[in-house]
Amino acid sequence: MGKNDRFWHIEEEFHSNDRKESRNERKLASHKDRSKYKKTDQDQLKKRSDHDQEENSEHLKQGRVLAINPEGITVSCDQKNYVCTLKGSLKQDKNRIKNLVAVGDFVRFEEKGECQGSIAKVMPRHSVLSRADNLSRNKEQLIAVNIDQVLITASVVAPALKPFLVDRYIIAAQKGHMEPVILINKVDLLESPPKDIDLEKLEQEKALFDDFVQAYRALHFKVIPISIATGEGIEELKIAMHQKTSVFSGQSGVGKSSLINLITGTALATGEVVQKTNKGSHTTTTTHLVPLEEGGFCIDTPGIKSFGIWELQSDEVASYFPEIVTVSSECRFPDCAHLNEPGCAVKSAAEENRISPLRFASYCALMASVLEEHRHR
Ligand SMILES: Nc1nc2c(ncn2[C@@H]2O[C@H](COP(=O)(O)OP(=O)(O)OP(=O)(O)O)[C@@H](O)[C@H]2O)c(=O)[nH]1
Ligand SMILES: [Mg+2]
Ligand SMILES: [Zn+2]
Repeated sequence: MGKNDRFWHIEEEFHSNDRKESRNERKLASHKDRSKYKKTDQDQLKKRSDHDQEENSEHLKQGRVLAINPEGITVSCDQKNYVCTLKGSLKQDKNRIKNLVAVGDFVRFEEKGECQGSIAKVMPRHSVLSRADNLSRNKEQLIAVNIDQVLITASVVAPALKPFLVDRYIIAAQKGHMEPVILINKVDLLESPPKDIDLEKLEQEKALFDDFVQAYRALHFKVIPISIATGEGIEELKIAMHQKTSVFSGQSGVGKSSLINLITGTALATGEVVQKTNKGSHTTTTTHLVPLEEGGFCIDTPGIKSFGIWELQSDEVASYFPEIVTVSSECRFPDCAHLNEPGCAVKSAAEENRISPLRFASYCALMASVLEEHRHR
């Protein structure tokens, strides 16, 4: 079980007593129960306090946490930003769960004066992005939650395209319950390469790029070739980000910061103004959720690193390569690992291009490093 999964379970426990559901159950029960007027005073009292809570919760506003900083929790609601605190009843749980409220949380809050509020309820989370701190697993911190998709950013030529790395990010995203979207930046370099590049290398990179786009699209991944230099693919990227919450991720130097600046440009500037007017502090240390002009949100920093292979079991690897699972039923041995076994149908399929040799190479490299890692434990 991956780290994100562990967090997921804790969160689910924490939020399992959904008030609305139990309210509906109570309503149903009392509807059937004709003797409800004979209930004891205790019950009457309980009912009244439940009723009060319901009254309150109907006055609550719904919003999204954009940032958490010393001056408060910034919650966006109806195009306005509220600076919120946590209600006392929520704070009591602080020791049980480290990040009680995280950037990206959907919350219900009570409006208190001009653009201020008090958070009463944190809604269940559908995905959790936590800091990859493998030295101290228990000190894990949430970066952001409720992220829909990881924009896996790669580039061609400089740095060169590495399908194996992309596959690691794909698995990391899927393990964290987020949709992978693949961006291949700097495609301008395929046409106007840097002067120092070997022409044979350039031809290889072009062929790799073509194979990659074809193979990954055939597996129904969204692949968007992009160039910040020429503007190619930027419109398609904006459409892919529409109404979604996205995080960029990828190797150093591929252009993540450039893309984030391009996409969030004006919105980011606005966000900073709001912060300064709230209080004097200019330090922005934490991650922000930046509302996009066209709808949707984007995290203002690349927040996800590909996970370490120690979090993956060898028998788990194949499950992230569905095309390999499909073919594996034809292998001679039912427990074939598709590495060097005789009669391996997967290996033949890769040799005959029926499954992508790029993907098969990723699988083999990943298996090798997982097995190596487990041997050293
Ligand atoms: N030719 C070309 N260069 C680009 C393109 N996009 C970004 N670059 C350049 O690539 C370099 C790295 O871009 P960054 O945005 O800093 O990359 P990053 O992914 O944020 O890198 P890290 O912060 O180290 O992880 C910069 O010099 C950019 O100008 C592009 O589409 N074409
Ligand atoms: Mg950067
Ligand atoms: Zn096999």
